[in-house]
Amino acid sequence: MTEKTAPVLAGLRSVPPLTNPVIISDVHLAANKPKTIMAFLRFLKDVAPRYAELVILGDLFDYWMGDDATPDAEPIIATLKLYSATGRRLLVMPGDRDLLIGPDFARACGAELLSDPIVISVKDVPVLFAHGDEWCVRHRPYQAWRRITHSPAWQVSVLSKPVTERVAMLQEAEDRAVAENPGEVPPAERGIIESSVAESARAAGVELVIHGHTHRPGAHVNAVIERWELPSWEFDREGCAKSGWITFREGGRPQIQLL
Ligand SMILES: [Mn+2]
Repeated sequence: MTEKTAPVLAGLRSVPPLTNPVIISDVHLAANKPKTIMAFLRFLKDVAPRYAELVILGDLFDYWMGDDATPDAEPIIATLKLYSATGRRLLVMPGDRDLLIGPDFARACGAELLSDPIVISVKDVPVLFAHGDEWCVRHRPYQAWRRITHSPAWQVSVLSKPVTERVAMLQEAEDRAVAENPGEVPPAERGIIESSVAESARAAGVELVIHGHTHRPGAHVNAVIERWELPSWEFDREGCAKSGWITFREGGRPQIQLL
């Protein structure tokens, strides 16, 4: 076995421009969600091929314990590979549920692994793409957990352990983060903080941001930036069938499709 690369260091920091992308996130695929898996496979067959690029902005999988640990995902990987094999581009960013998605997964499905965040030009408009959790800055236990689990040393250490121990290590990181930040975080403080997004956008020199994570889809436009948030996917909860994506119009304007 070759030396493990920390997934957080394996993502590309710049990629060629996108011409006509379809963007999704938070599909939350899991073996116990067969209807969501079917909906995603249908999307790959019927919708994604209408676009030149498919961009997945994190939490494609509900849990990902390493590229060597998820035999359940073989049919998904095979279908993603079919998509990229037609000459279309597949770009995958890990989220927080699937933060251990790494280069072996990317190679298996023919994807470009993206670092989070990343600026990519779409129809000549620079766009900041992110999973979004980095902007939940007032949720301090979450950010502490994120710092631990995004550290390259922690990731390499987890991936060097047997799969059964990895789950415990994730739990341990969460326990440690909560212990370091005692006290309840009120729901209103857990979400995306607009000023934090604006700061990142300004630092990156962009006015358009696209992300997922908090499952509050829509366009949030203010004087400084446009923040477009993707929907989560859910087909396995009683009476629930939702999904959606963001695409771009001819002139470079984004649009959201909520189903
Ligand atoms: Mn997430």
